[in-house]
Amino acid sequence: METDETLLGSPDESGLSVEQPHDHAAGVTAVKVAMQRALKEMGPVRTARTLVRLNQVDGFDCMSCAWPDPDPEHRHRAEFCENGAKAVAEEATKARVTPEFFAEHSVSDLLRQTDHWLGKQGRLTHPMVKWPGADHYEPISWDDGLRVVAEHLQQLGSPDEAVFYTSGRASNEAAFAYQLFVRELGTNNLPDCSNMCHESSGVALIDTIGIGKGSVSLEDLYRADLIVLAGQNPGTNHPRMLSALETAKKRGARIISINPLREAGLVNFHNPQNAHGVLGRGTDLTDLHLQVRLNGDLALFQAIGALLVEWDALDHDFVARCTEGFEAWRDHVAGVDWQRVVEVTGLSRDQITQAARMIADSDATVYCWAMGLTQHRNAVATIKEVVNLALARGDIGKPGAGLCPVRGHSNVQGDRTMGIWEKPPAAFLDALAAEYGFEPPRHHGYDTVESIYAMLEGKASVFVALGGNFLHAAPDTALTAEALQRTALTVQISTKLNRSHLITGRTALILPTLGRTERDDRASGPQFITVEDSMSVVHASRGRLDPASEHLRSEVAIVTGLAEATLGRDAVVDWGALGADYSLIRAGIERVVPGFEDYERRVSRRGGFVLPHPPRDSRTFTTGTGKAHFTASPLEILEVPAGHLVLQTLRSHDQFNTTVYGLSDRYRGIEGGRLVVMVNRRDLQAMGLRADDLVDIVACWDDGRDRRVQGFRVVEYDTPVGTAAAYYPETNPLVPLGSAAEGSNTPTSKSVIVRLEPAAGAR
Ligand SMILES: Nc1nc2c(c(=O)[nH]1)N[C@H]1C(S)=C(S)[C@@H](COP(=O)(O)OP(=O)(O)OC[C@H]3O[C@@H](n4cnc5c(=O)[nH]c(N)nc54)[C@H](O)[C@@H]3O)O[C@H]1N2
Ligand SMILES: Nc1nc2c(c(=O)[nH]1)N[C@H]1C(S)=C(S)[C@@H](COP(=O)(O)OP(=O)(O)OC[C@H]3O[C@@H](n4cnc5c(=O)[nH]c(N)nc54)[C@H](O)[C@@H]3O)O[C@H]1N2
Ligand SMILES: [Mo]
Repeated sequence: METDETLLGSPDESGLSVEQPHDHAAGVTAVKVAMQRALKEMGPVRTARTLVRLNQVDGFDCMSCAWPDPDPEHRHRAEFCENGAKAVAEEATKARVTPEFFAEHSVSDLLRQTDHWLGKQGRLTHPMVKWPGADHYEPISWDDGLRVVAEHLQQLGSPDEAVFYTSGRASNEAAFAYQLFVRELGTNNLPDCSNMCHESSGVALIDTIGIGKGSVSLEDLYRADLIVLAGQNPGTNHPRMLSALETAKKRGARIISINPLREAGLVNFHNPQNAHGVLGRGTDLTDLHLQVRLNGDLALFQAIGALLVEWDALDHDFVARCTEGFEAWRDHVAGVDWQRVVEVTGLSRDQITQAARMIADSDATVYCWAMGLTQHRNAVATIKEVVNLALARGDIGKPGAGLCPVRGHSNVQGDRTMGIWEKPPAAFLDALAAEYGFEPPRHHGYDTVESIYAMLEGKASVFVALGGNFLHAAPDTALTAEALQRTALTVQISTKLNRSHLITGRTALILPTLGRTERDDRASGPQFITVEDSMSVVHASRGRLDPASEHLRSEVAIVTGLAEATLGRDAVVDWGALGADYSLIRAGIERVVPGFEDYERRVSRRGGFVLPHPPRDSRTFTTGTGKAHFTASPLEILEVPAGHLVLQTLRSHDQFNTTVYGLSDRYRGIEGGRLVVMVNRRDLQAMGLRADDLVDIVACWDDGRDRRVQGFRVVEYDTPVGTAAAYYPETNPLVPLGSAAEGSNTPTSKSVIVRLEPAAGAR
């Protein structure tokens, strides 16, 4: 098994300090931090050049979150947030990781560094290879690098022995070309970050409303009577959403937030774009905060449903015309056991009644959610319960109302639309076959968790990643490390160094790629790429900076190059042409994916275009029966043994997933370190622990493996009794691979049962 050191490096936590959490988000400090970080990484010229183009009509799409841009007429000149600026700085940094860097640092040396340090070394500049047994990466030409991959793939007994992961930053063009290559090769092994993210949302929505995407536009949010924010920390992870919430509030909307933590961004927003936000006391956002226990949401939504039924606060017309399964749901929630609800949610019947009253009084409610709902064993059931509430009130396909899973990565939704999916629908494969003239594989491929098992069991021996940091994004870090190390070859197509470049297969390749900020010139001339945001708006993105190195290739060029090298003369698709001119890829997308008619022209329009969404557009439900489905889910409860806590693994304010920008979780008052565990005062007393104690966190999962992270500082924090919080990815070693959501197989990163033990050698 790997030691803590190889999995995390040796962080210096001596600067750790803890103060009171903040009661508001953004404000001038956010602008100051954004500018400081940008200037430090990029210098003044690049800072000016990049930030003015961020999220502008002729500029590039922010690579941070998937929150949509206001329509072109309503965009600010500075349409970005603190964390967007940090994301740009991280990519457009002037620091470089060159062949000399790899000559100087062996892989074993690099393993001792933290991920924060690795990321700070800068942009990868050359294709690099690590041969079997070597401890150093060395440069390799593009041709030779591509040939190494091709030879490994050609030698496989079956294409299903290779796994092709995608992170959520790949453009539509890169993603479409990638899945086309993988399917021409003959497998559907296309796991992606979505498997660990909003897969539960997709599964729940497809089952109930027939399409796995949210049903609202920004305008709906502005026009809502009520906005429910469940399991989401927008102040940190979708900061531009706060401006939209502020607009909605000013138009009279009310907000219910459902979260075990009182996140600063849920409480109050100091909008740096206006005087009130800078000088005044900002805008109070939340009207009712429900400090739910971890994983209490299913019980909460069922109880709210019970009250709506009891009060007959239902849209009978919508229910009768557009839905089925209502009676079964009604009878199910009517029998809800209030005592259990109160126990599981940690909320009083009064609080729940207040929330239900606000929902009953609202003519148009938008339900937003993110990882706080999706990463639990019962995540799919919980999200279906949100859908039940929306259906009961007719809150779908009406202005100001709808379902809004708030996506993570900037193009994760687009990647799925492009066919990055281990379980592709038959219609998609039929269209691919018709367009390209080969028969794609029909059997399902591996998702993320299944890929790890397949590598562990020797069923998969080549791992290719189009972006991301699989080792640290996936659960059960030690097992994932073992899985990757059992392969013959790992290939990372990436912009920056991370731990997945260090824990590798016998041969390891780094194929360095362009980022969104950079110019992309191909044989046919300058290219642009396209992306789809969380609200199904597709638009163009154009980088302007000179590439970080002349040796970089675009993701499309790398993917089409891999296809040419691997499929050779047998290739049916004209890979050379697709790699030279992305408009040819878009022409293919137009013919394969519904909703992309006239793609080239419509995406060139200011602000792009919106993809069709039948429930949103016409209350049409493509569920097979033509109706939206109410569902009745058993109220499953997480059993927590005495002396244990439920731990959620979440993001600090100073990271993007596994990329640690810095050590300042400003809003939570935690500075200078990341190895902390936030625990309620009463639990600390019961366990005989005090703030500042050093503990090991040990997962409780019965398969004989010791899952433990060491030397975490206890922080007394306002989290419900029996629950705790710590940062991802440092606590991923605790998330058991075998613990995943029913129906979506998403790792249960927000409900890990743990106990705290005094750290070895601690006071
Ligand atoms: N700056 C920045 N932006 C990002 C990211 C980033 O890392 N940094 N990541 C991007 C990605 S890929 C994603 S998916 C999103 C993630 O966005 P979020 O989902 O906001 O991210 P998390 O930090 O995982 O926060 C989960 C929130 O849910 C709450 N929560 C946890 N468990 C429960 C529960 O059982 N019930 C309820 N009601 N709430 C719960 C937590 O207290 C926390 O506030 O952000 C995207 N944007
Ligand atoms: N315990 C726990 N685990 C989690 C989560 C959690 O909340 N808790 N959240 C899950 C979620 S929601 C997600 S989405 C996953 C995230 O999983 P991933 O998407 O795999 O991880 P990231 O950290 O976003 O990937 C960062 C790396 O992507 C590369 N990169 C950056 N930009 C580009 C680019 O433009 N092109 C290419 N090719 N590469 C690029 C860089 O090398 C960088 O190091 O993690 C999941 N894991
Ligand atoms: Mo995500």
